[in-house]
Order: sequence, then C-alpha cells, then structure tokens
Amino acid sequence: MTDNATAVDVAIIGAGVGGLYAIYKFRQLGFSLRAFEAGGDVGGTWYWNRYPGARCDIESTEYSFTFSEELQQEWDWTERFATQAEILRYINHVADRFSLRQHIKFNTQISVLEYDRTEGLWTLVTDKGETLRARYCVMATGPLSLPQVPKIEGFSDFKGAWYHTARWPHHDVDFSGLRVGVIGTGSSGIQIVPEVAKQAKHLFVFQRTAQYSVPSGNRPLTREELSDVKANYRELRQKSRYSRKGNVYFDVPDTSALSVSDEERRARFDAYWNRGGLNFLYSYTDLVTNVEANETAASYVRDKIRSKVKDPAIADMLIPNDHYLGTKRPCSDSGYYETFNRENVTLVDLKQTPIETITPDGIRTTARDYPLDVIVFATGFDAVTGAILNIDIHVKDGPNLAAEWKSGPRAYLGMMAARFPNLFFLAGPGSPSVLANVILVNEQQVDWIADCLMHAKDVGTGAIEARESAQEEWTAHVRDLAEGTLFMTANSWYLGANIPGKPRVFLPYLGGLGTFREKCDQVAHEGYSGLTFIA
Ligand code: NA7
Repeated sequence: MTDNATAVDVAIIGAGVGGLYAIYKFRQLGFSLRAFEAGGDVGGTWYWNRYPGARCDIESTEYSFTFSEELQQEWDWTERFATQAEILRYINHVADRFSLRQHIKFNTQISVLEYDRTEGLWTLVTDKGETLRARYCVMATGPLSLPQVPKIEGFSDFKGAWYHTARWPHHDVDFSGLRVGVIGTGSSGIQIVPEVAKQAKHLFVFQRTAQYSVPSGNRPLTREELSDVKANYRELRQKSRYSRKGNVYFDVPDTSALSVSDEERRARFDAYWNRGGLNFLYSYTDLVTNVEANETAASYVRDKIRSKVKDPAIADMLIPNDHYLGTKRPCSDSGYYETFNRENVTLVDLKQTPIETITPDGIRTTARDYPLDVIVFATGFDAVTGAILNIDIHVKDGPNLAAEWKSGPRAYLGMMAARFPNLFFLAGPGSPSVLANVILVNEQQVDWIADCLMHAKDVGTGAIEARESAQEEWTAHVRDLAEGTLFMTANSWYLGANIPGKPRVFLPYLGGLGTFREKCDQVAHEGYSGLTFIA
C-alpha cells in the first residue's frame, strides 16, 4: 500500500453503480479509499435522470448487482422494467446495507487529476480547491453522465422555465395548463413525451431524427416470477456474466432473418413485439449487420408506427428515414407513438423546419414561432468519454489525456491509457460499456482491476501502466469489430456524432461482455500481458 501517510490507496470518482461497487470491493481487499460524487447522493445516472417516465429498459431482475446473494434474495423488484425511483431506492439500499456512504464526499466535483511520476501518486483537485493524493484512481464517472445542452442562439433570453432530462429537479414539475416544448426524441424524449402530454395544455415535440421504438411491454412482476428468478439467481447470473449483453433475457439468435419464409419471420417478429422490450432487435442474427435483413425488421416497425398513428402525414414524420434500425441506441416506449393522436400534441419536424433561434417567448423555426412556457431538453449526453475528459487529467510535465484523445480515445481493454499510470476507467471507451448491462460491466471491470492491484501489491509494484503497443492493438481491434457493421452508418452518440467537433469513432467494444470478460481474464492469466509493472 502507499507509503505516504497523507495519500489513500484508491480514489474513486463517481458514486453511481460502478463507484459503489468499487468502494465495496476495494474496501473488502483492505485498500484505503476515498470517493467523490458531484451529486448530492448516490445513484449516478439514476440520481440525476428523475424526469417523468424515466425507466430502465433492461429487466429489473437483471439490472441489479450480482455480487451479493443475500442482496439479490432480499430485494423485491415490482415491475418488469423498474422506474428511476425504484432503481434509486435500490441503489440507496445497497449503499446503506454495505455502509458505503461513509467513504463518499458528495456535492464534490473533481476538476483536476495530476500524476506525479516521481512520487507515483495522483493528486485530485476538487471544485472547491481541496486536494487528495492517491496511489490509484478509478474513473467511475459513467458513460452517460455529462448532459448535452445544445447551443441554440437566444437561449439565455428565454423567459420561461427550462429543464434537461438528465438534470431534473428533485421536486415534481407541474406542466398543467402550460405550453411545453420537448427538444429531442431519443430514449429520454420518448419516455417523457407521453407523460408531459397527459398534463400540458399543449406539447410541441421538436424532432430532429425520428427514432425506431419498440413497446416496452412493462408490467408488474408476479410473486411467482420473482421467486422463480430468485430460486435460479446463481445460475442466471453466471449465464449473464458470460452473455453478450450481460442479460439472459436477450435471446442469442441462431438464424438469419433472410433464411426463413416471410410468414415465419413475421410470426417471430410478432412474438417478440408482443413480448415487448429491446429483445426485438435480437430476434435474428443479422439485423444490424445486413442491410436486407435490417429492412425486414425496419419495415415491420414502420407498419406498426402507421397502425398506431391516425394521421398518415404525422406517421410519416415519425418514421425514421436516415438510419438503419438499431444503429442508433434503440428505444422502448410506453405509448409514445399513440401520444401523437392527442389533440394537445404537435410534432415539429426539425429536418424540414430547423430551429432558428430561441426567443424570449419560445422557439422559432424556419416556419413559425412556437410560444412556450417551458422548454425540456431531452438532448442526451457527451457519451462515454465526456465525463472523463471533463476533468483535466494529466501527468506532471507529461501528457494530457484530452490532447492524447484528440482524434479519439485509446485505452487498453478500455480500462487503461498508456502513459497514464495507475488510472482506470469503468465502462469507458473500448469496453462493452453502453452496449451491455452496465451493472455487470462495472462489476467485471472492478473485479479485474482489483485483481490487478492485488497482483501489483504481490510483486511490490508502485506503478501499473498500459503498453503503447497493447493499447494500439486493442484500439484497432475495437475499431475492426465496428468497421463493416451498419453501426458505422448512423449519426449516433455511439460514434460521438451528437457532439459538434467530437471525433467520429465507434466508442464501445462490440464483442460482447462475455467475450470481453474472457479476454480480460486471459490477460490476467498471462501475468497481465500488455501492462508494465514498475517498481
Ligand atoms: P439521445 O439518445 O442522445 O437523444 C437525444 C435527442 O436529442 C436525439 O433525438 C437528438 O437528435 C436530439 N438532439 C440533440 N441535440 C439536438 C439539437 N441541437 N437540436 C435538436 N435535437 C437535438 O439521449 P437520451 O437522453 O434520449 O438517451 C441517452 C441514453 O440514455 C439512452 O440511449 C439510454 O442508453 C439511456 P439526433 O438523433 O442527434 O438527431
């Protein structure tokens, strides 16, 4: 452990699911630690994204920690897909049950991280100017945590209220009698729109890109279902850990959509559609790799949209026409398309009539003015790298991470950047991150890092560093997996396309969580090949 009395062994930045598990794990192994959290309490994404309709789209019995059998036996999920409020209650329960809160300094943002090679220590500087020194630093900053508020001219003059879905107030927001504009129709927009429509005098939905959304199929979980899962949790979790998506409810398809008859394909699509959830995209092997296969599912969804939306002109506006199904983060909804049948809802197609400016009284597009009392930004995040690069991370008299990643992030196994010793990323670029159940992703990475630190301790190492060659090889591997898939064709946040000026690089690792785990285990087995342990 560190020989410097004022330093801790491990500093953890972020107290969402990754940070909490890191605290639990490193403490269990006897490391001294300190965690910092920008929010006022635990939860990360689930602390901030408390907008009406916020809900997970992974089954609740899967989207939960696996590290404690007691925990998973004692917690009762109530719905197939948990609300933000229920997930946050669960995360708070975890924090209390394992006494994790005592290690966290809340309402504290880390602004600077500087590594001193001579001392082998990181110095963390908070937004309040306090400092802490640590041997190791774990970035549990979250892949979807830095909100994106687009820079629209005139915004500061707007006289009404405004909110971002990812910075929602802690009190209820009452839209009754108000004219509300929602900008953005990704997962968050698609979830909040039906809820706001129920209250608002009039809701204007400002859509830049129409999205494919499948019905969530959410419903209460029965006692029998819950007991059945609990009785089989060990086995289920083991399968999930080695599955592609960190989720055994997602089927592993075995057939090409093109290898079956139209009737057979339709029957399977119907079955998946009626069951609900994102599993629809995994009904066949080639929906995101083959244009023709993709089209079979896309045309099925288009028909569904047309059947739900009464006005054919509005249905046409809601049908995506510029990307393949599944190539932007898929959405699931509870009555999204049907909301556009309401008298008090208007869809504004920003592709036809872009926003020109925000005025003191609302939004002006190239076609007209929309007077508004409230603007809701459901405009997403600077994903995967945003929260990491929001901190000035550098080595004293050495490289700066933002400069190193100028043309795109490079990290060995998505966890370590060469020339930045003792710094680890959770759910970072080049890891399964946002493409799999992020709780299991975090658990796998924390466990791997913990083993690595124990190894370093055993061999008496001060600094662990990724080799440049290993980093380049991994980065090329991540890129190669994405090249040739349809993912590369869409303007998605997977590719950083939602952030002006962000390099167009496919951020997550497409090989799946199970394969990633095996690769990481192999690296450990080889004595941490690709890493250098410096005395
Ligand atoms: P997303 O999926 O990034 O969606 C953001 C939406 O906001 C999307 O429709 C964007 O259109 C739209 N957007 C962004 N900037 C603008 C501007 N300047 N003007 C108009 N419209 C804009 O974020 P979410 O919060 O919905 O979901 C993020 C993830 O959280 C989700 O995938 C789950 O993993 C959980 P675009 O498509 O870029 O044209």
